[in-house]
Amino acid sequence: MAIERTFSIIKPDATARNVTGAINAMIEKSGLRIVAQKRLRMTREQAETFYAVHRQRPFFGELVEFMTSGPVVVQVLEGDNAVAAYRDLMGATDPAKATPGTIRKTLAKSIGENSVHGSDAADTADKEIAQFFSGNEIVG
Ligand code: FUP
Repeated sequence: MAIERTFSIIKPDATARNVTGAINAMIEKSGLRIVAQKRLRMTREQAETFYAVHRQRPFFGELVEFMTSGPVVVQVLEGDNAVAAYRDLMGATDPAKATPGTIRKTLAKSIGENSVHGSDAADTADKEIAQFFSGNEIVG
């Protein structure tokens, strides 16, 4: 198994409901380590850059509004096959379709306000991590 890093966001619906700690407990229980973490309010520019791949999708405007609507917690997670492991832990994009025991099934409200983001591939993870963290902020 390869030790890998992935990028995570605890989204505004989750920080609003005060479940940052509950999500972190699920992350740590799964065996992933939180090796960097900070709470911030995304600017519109940061959110548009982060979700640039979705710019042409009909939900892009709402997605940017939502991601800038309140605080988020950005994180770097480390562990065996961290990218796939965290996507398994998050569950399907639509919480209604997510497997029981996943973060989204347990805590998320809707496909738009789905509590967490996780990178979809190792190269995406590298780019996403670099958008929010400098090297000396990540301590494994
Ligand atoms: P995921 O990788 O599971 O976070 O899902 P996507 O990359 O497909 O979508 C990114 C975000 O866009 C989702 F977390 C929420 C938002 N979205 C919608 O609001 N509506 C949709 O139909 C699909 C995605």
